[in-house]
Amino acid sequence: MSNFNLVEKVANITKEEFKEKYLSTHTPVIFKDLAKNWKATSEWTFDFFRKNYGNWEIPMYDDSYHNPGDNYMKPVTTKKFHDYLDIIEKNPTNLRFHNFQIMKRAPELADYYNTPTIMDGFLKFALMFFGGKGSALNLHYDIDCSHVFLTHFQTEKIVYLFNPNQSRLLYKLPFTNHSHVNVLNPDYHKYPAFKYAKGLKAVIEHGETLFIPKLWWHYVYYSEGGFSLALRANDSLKTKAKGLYNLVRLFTVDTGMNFLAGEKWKNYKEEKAKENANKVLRKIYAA
Ligand SMILES: O=C(O)CCC(=O)C(=O)O
Ligand SMILES: [Fe+2]
Repeated sequence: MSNFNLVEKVANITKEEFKEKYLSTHTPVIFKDLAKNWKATSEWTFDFFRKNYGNWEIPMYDDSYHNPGDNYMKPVTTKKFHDYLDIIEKNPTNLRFHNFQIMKRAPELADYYNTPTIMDGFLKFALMFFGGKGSALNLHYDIDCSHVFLTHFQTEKIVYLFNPNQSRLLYKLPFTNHSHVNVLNPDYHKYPAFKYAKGLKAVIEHGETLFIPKLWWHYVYYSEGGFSLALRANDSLKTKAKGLYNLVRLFTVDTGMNFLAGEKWKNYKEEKAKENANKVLRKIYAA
């Protein structure tokens, strides 16, 4: 599968237009100007983070994030933030610093952006993600069920997106929110149904904001070293509750079983994902 339709870019749209065209239809879109007047857009540089937070010891993640075993979804090492920023500003690396919680760790950073008014229901919760050129975050969807507004800074990055109705073709692993398909270099021998998946490609440049509708799959590829801010919104209390339920249920079952059964649990999940994909494949072949 290599044909991705490009995600549309818009500017100057009203809350009503957004609701009608994108929010209510769960269609990804890129805002060229949502972050136009934020201080972050002009002031958040590699230097800014080096100067203000360079001494932090930060957890580092790589592509082994979803591998089973003792390190499942855990950092592979730590680094001084200034050393890491030096690397990603100039060189490729597969190391990422992710889920950096602004409100917990540096609440003053919240003064650098405004809560968007493009829809209601924005949460105070904000995350930042840093990655080096060539790094990627595995295919997953956010189990908290919120809509995500991902603003990128300094460079460009590419996000591959899939509608939740494609989950079986993506070999969604049961009890998790992720898939082991490498979107950019898929193993079709192992994942033949992925050929039939239809995705979208979003290229986000400095100051642009990608709207990821709730439960949409995303594979994030850092075509350049850079960083992003993710703001989240929930359209109802019901989805908020469902998100919380998902977090607790999926997380405790999956990490608990990984702890108890490691490789066996991984194989079980992969087998189930394959059965589900084969069901869809049989329908496709029969048509
Ligand atoms: O930008 C990234 O590195 C990851 C973003 C992401 O997965 C999210 O905001 O949910
Ligand atoms: Fe995500």
